[in-house]
Amino acid sequence: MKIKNRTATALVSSALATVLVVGLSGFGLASASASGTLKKGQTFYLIPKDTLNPYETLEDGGIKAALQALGDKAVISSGTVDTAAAQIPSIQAAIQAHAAGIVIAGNDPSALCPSLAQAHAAGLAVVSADSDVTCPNHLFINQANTQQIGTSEVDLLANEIGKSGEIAILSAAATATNQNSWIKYMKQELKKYPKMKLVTTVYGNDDPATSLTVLQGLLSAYPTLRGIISPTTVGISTSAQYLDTHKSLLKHLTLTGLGLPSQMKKYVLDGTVKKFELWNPINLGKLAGYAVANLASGTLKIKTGQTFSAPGLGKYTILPAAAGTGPSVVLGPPFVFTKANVAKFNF
Ligand code: RAM
Repeated sequence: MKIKNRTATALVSSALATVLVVGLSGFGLASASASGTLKKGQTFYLIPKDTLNPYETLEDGGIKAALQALGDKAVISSGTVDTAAAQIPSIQAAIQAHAAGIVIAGNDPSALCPSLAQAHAAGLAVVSADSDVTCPNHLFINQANTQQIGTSEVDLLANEIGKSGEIAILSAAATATNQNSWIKYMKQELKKYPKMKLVTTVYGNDDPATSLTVLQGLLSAYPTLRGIISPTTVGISTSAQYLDTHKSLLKHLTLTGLGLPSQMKKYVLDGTVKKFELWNPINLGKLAGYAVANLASGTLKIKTGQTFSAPGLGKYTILPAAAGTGPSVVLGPPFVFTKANVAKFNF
């Protein structure tokens, strides 16, 4: 409980800090908070999974705020579908523009590696944030411990459905590194609950229309489904909206996963969804922004134990490579949203 309260305070105060940074930069005072050792006037390319997802927009806003506070420039560039192919032109554009670095949310663990290797060879600092890539020579900014995200979602659902019944996962793109890593740990955690059975995983590609189609397919294939975990803000908000207008389903079905409190508030307050999780995507972006600026300035090397400061958030340390992940930095533990707190957040 203590941890949850601390996290809530951190989430709220960091949101306030973000407002302050943006506010100051609006008055031309931002450079007062920048570290003297960092280069200024650098250009960075932010390459989200796609340019339409509100979660990615919040994250990019955080990166941009951090870079602007340091006197740098941010260019947001990506496709409108969650594929590696749609992101490659943006990596090429960053190289052509002689950008100082890239922050990318990988739509695929390996398909971006040849282009990112070109970027690294051209001297760009490469940071992945939100969704990792498996290429060398980059730093991953992880929203929370990967295993903890996966296991906590299963535990949340298990406790809501009495640890028994058929469940399904409604994910994002089938190639998304982050969702697939979390699902791996969900499957591991499910072994603790022998009466819960994962019947299928469906993929909505972080597109609301596709998410709705696969949700409807799921519900007609498994009419007595007890639970759905949707580890994507697009999937869970689409599902919540559908359940809200098909309330009889709630007699047997529980929805949880990862959602934006701003999108989920309505559904939590009216009882459609009881609990879901997330972190602060604006802070994730800020952390990634400070990391890439430090890497591009030479004040941070991608080496275990190296530290850098993210003004408003704290001091962060590069963690050693672990199973499936290279050197990384973790923002903090996921936070559970309920009726009692969901209205307090600005993202
Ligand atoms: C979606 C995206 C993103 C993920 C969140 C939880 O917006 O898939 O990558 O981190 O959900």
